[in-house]
Amino acid sequence: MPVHTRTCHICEANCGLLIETEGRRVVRITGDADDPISRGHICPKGNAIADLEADPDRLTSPMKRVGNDWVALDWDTALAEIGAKFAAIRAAGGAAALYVGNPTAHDFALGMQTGALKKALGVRGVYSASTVDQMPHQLAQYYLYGHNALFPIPDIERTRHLVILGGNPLASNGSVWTIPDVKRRITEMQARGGKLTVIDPRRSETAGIADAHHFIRPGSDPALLIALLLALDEAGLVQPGRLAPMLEGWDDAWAALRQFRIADLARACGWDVPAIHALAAELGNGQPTAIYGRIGVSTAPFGTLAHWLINLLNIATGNLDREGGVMFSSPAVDVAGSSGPGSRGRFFSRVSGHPEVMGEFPAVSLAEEIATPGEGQVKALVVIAGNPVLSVPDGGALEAALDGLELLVSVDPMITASSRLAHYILPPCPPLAKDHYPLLLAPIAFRNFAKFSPALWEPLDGQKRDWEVVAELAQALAAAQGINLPPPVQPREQLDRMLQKGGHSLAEVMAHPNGLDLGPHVPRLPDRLFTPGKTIRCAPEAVIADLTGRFADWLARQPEPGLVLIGRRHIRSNNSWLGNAPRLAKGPDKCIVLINPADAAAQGIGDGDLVQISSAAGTVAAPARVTDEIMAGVISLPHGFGHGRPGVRLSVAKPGVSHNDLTLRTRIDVLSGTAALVGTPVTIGPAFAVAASGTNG
Ligand SMILES: Nc1nc2c(c(=O)[nH]1)N[C@H]1C(S)=C(S)[C@@H](COP(=O)(O)OP(=O)(O)OC[C@H]3O[C@@H](n4cnc5c(=O)[nH]c(N)nc54)[C@H](O)[C@@H]3O)O[C@H]1N2
Ligand SMILES: Nc1nc2c(c(=O)[nH]1)N[C@H]1C(S)=C(S)[C@@H](COP(=O)(O)OP(=O)(O)OC[C@H]3O[C@@H](n4cnc5c(=O)[nH]c(N)nc54)[C@H](O)[C@@H]3O)O[C@H]1N2
Ligand code: SF4
Ligand SMILES: [Mo]
Repeated sequence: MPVHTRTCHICEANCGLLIETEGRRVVRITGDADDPISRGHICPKGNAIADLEADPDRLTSPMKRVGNDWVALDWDTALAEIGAKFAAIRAAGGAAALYVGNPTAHDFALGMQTGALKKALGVRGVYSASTVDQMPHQLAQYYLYGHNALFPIPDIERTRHLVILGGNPLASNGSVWTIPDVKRRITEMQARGGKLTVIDPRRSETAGIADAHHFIRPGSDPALLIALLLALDEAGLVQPGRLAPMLEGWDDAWAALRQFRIADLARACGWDVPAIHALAAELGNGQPTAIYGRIGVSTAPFGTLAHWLINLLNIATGNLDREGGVMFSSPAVDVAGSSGPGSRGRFFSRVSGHPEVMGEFPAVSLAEEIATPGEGQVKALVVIAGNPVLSVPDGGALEAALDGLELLVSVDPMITASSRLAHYILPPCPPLAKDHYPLLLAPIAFRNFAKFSPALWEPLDGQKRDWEVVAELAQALAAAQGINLPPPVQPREQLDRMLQKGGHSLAEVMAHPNGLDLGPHVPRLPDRLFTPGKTIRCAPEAVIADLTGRFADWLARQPEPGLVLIGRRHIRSNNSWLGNAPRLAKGPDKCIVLINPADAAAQGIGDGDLVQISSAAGTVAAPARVTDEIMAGVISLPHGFGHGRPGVRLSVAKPGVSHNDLTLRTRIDVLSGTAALVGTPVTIGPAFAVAASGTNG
């Protein structure tokens, strides 16, 4: 039986897989021990690719919604109808919008077509999962290094101390940090004498193998980070070393930071002052140290501030661009070098005047753009590989807005909480009929590598790959409006050109089917900087204004009383879209709320009880696990559930409830437009009424 080498497309880890097939059937999936990056690692989701290929709920042809029923159409009819409806909406003055979901980042060929679709839709700012995710990283990098795609990556193979804030790579397998086999790499680091420190309101799986874990009040990381910088300064441990001549605005940044007092900051984040000095002394001890922050600090009210501060800490301790610190990659395709540096505020959203950030509007503002009448009101929406009803705050409001659209087209294989509201669903073929190249992920890997995985087979008759669906949709929309689009980008040819620009070629990469190891990261500054004078701009005006304005106001109100909600991920999940895989659905319920014993006792809640959770956006009910792994004053509920909404066709997935029926559209990181998913104010109580009315899905 043939065995195919492949890269797993599900998460950012990019594990090498060996896929044994018989005909078009997947017989077995194992980790590829010869993959230079993943060394044979595989998680349960990698095996679930077999389920994705064979899912009986997967759509196999375009679908049109007629009332509550779905009718299958052929592609030509579907695209012609969509084109005609869209042209009529545009002729009547209606505007369009585009929402691009997370799986797009894992399909290089699809990503190459969105430009044409934007043109055909006539949209300037797009909506995407980025503003419920990593946009604060990008904005901080744009300000500091002059390019939004210059991500500093922890050099885990050489570090002595890895500090993780708001990330749980043992569950997520790493994010904005492609690091397959992360658990073993952490234990290898520890075996070399290295240390892992985790800062998280929950004693996460990663905290469970850490040498030190500290709780932190959700949303308060900037307070801790400023306090650490001030403590370093007090101890005379600020030593940027060879970075010093590159630093612009360094003194201005310090002047702004010195307005704050460690004692006030400590109170806000719930740390003792001595603990802050102790950690600062460790960070400043001159050893190679990598400070890394992820979604728990990005999707927070001061997400951009937090990432600016994390970068400053790496700079202040001399760990930016240093072996064993955080480093910039040298990928085979230089995504940063072949795209614009980024932008903020070139244009603004219609209803709330949000500035575009990297050409995007906040996902939280999509609902109001659809629901608010007036010139420019969004009447037509295309969603590519997204499930915004479950992934964007206040899903209830968004769902109501989507329901009012004149045209909603969803490019999705499944009938989900979002696509069930579409007028047309355009389903792509299953994943193994698509080529794979980690275009956006290789640049954030812990080590440089390239790997191309050709499709195992052609799509079945009547099915299309994502990139073809989107390219043809763009052409149909353009043709119906009399707009001339150039012919679609051919992904393999385009990829080859991009590889050649970096001195490689597709043929060279394909000659290494298990992957081409391009070595560890090397120091790249100052050359790699995109700022005009090759400086690191340490005191961006907008960030300093946020610090001395909004943050200072927040600090004056701390500590705030009350219970707040955060999220988490489970190794057997991926956002909202793997729940229908039988391999992953089995086992105990995952949609469980974690409650500290003190908070549970105060509300008369016992382990296993159904708990009602309410916020200003809504109410859901989920079973409780009473545990001191979550700090007092905080509860944790995973996101990606809520499949019990009427009309969803995921017959295997456990419904659960949607975390984003509780999150608020009003809580955002103002600088980046990113949703503050962590720290939603909530109340809890026993859920008698909710259980009886069946709101639990
Ligand atoms: N409360 C809370 N909300 C969150 C988060 C959180 O931590 N807490 N995390 C946020 C993050 S980090 C992200 S990235 C977003 C994700 O938000 P989204 O990108 O909006 O949603 P996903 O849940 O990833 O759903 C992806 C959709 O793509 C479809 N799909 C899967 N594979 C393919 C494919 O190959 N082609 C196509 N066309 N479609 C496909 C799936 O069926 C599913 O409907 O959610 C965010 N929302
Ligand atoms: N198994 C699995 N893997 C995934 C996904 C998935 O859904 N399932 N999703 C993928 C996607 S799209 C992404 S973006 C990545 C995300 O990858 P990670 O960033 O590693 O995401 P999480 O596992 O949610 O870890 C976030 C951690 O932040 C903590 N936290 C919450 N609030 C705060 C806070 O205010 N401060 C601090 N310091 N910590 C806080 C949470 O308790 C949690 O442990 O994972 C990817 N990988
Ligand atoms: S860790 Fe991520 S890339 Fe690796 S097998 Fe699991 S889902 Fe796939
Ligand atoms: Mo994400």
